Amino acid sequence: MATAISFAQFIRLSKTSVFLHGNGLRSFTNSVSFSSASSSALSSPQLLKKKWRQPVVSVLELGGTKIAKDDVIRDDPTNNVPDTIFAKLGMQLHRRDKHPLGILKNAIYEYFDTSYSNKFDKFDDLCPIVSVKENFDDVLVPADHVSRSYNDTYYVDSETVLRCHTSAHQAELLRRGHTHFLVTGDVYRRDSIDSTHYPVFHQMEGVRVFSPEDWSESGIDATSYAAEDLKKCLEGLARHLFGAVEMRWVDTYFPFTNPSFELEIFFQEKWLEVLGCGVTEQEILKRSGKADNVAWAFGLGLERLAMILFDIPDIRLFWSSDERFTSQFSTGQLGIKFKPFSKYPPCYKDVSFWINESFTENNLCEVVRGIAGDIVEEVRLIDNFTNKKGMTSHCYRIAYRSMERSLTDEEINKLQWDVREQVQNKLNVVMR
Ligand code: FA5
Ligand code: MG
Repeated sequence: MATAISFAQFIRLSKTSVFLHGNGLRSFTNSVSFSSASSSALSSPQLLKKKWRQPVVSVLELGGTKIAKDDVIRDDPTNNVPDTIFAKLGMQLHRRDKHPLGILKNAIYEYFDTSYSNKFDKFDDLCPIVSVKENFDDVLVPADHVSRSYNDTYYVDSETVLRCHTSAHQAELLRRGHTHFLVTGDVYRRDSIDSTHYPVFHQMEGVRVFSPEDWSESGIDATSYAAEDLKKCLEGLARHLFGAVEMRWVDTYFPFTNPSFELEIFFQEKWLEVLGCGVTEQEILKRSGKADNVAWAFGLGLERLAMILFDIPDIRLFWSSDERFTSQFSTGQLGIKFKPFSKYPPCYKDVSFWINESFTENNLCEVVRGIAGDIVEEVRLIDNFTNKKGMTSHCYRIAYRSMERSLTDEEINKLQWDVREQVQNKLNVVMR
């Protein structure tokens, strides 16, 4: 816990500044002998051979590689992957044609295929377990960036993470010579809990590389040319998906693009950030042997777009296997509006404690999620004060609500009891 104080500071930072949270990925698809030789075989074989032994029990198949639970949840002091997260690996919601995320992915493919005559190469099966290098270093994420912290990212070991953005695949695909590509995949982040945040979600990365002849006749410089093209492309995509919709561009910062932007769409009475993008840092192109080119890149949140498109009110619903959810969607149908099948009232429970220096909200959310799973709808700080002795108290309101059934008082009281107990034991805080 030696670094816990700085994580806490980092978290405060990350909540106030607009930028990438945690991200990182390496695919280890061709690292072991039984992997398929598919287009998704991007990897660092030496590293993998060293770190990954062939699983004894094959539980999952990711990007052509079999992975056992103890390859992911390891006896390593840096490992912070809980069972609930392991359970999500390999679900690949984005590859199901009847799932809202699959329908959306296909609709975006259609837009790119039509607008760019099938020029974009598509990847949707790259392994979500990637190296720290791929996730962070290759996209120029500084050594002290908040997203690298154990508080924000799931580490398998000190050199390996569950990717926290699809940008983790950018550099390797560029090195391999791809100039137009889309990468769709599940990404993992330790994060807060509410209706638009979930520790596993899906992103689609897009990259387009330009050659000097593309911009030389335009009369504007290469960077402005790429930025204009990028915005045009994404506005076109938004229109393709939504028709008329209220949207706005916001300037932001990412370590791997400059200038950088976010696109927000007005949804449920609020501006919702749906994607980040920008003109690729020249250093990334240089390292991939494309010093004379310019490129743009974007990373969009599929759940956020799908919530708007299908009127899905809560991000947890994407994981529901309840037929009343799944049966409402069909292949290729974008226009469908989700009809809520249950409106059970939420049940609120508060928990108050004196925090210590190592306390972080992400750690609290992880504890709550570990106990209540998808029954927890939101964890929200409702009171925060520091007394004369310098002790700080936090009160969190936890909303429990199932998307699928009504909960009994007894069940909720038991959950809340367990939360109190584990918050005290695992986070070492003093209950009030
Ligand atoms: C990134 O992850 C950058 N890699 C995006 C990027 C790519 C920028 C290429 C520039 C060039 P960010 O952390 O903002 O950025 O996440 C991108 C999108 O993912 C967000 O706009 C949002 O739509 C979605 N997102 C982020 N966190 C969550 C979450 N916890 N739950 C659901 N969706 C999320
Ligand atoms: Mg963002």
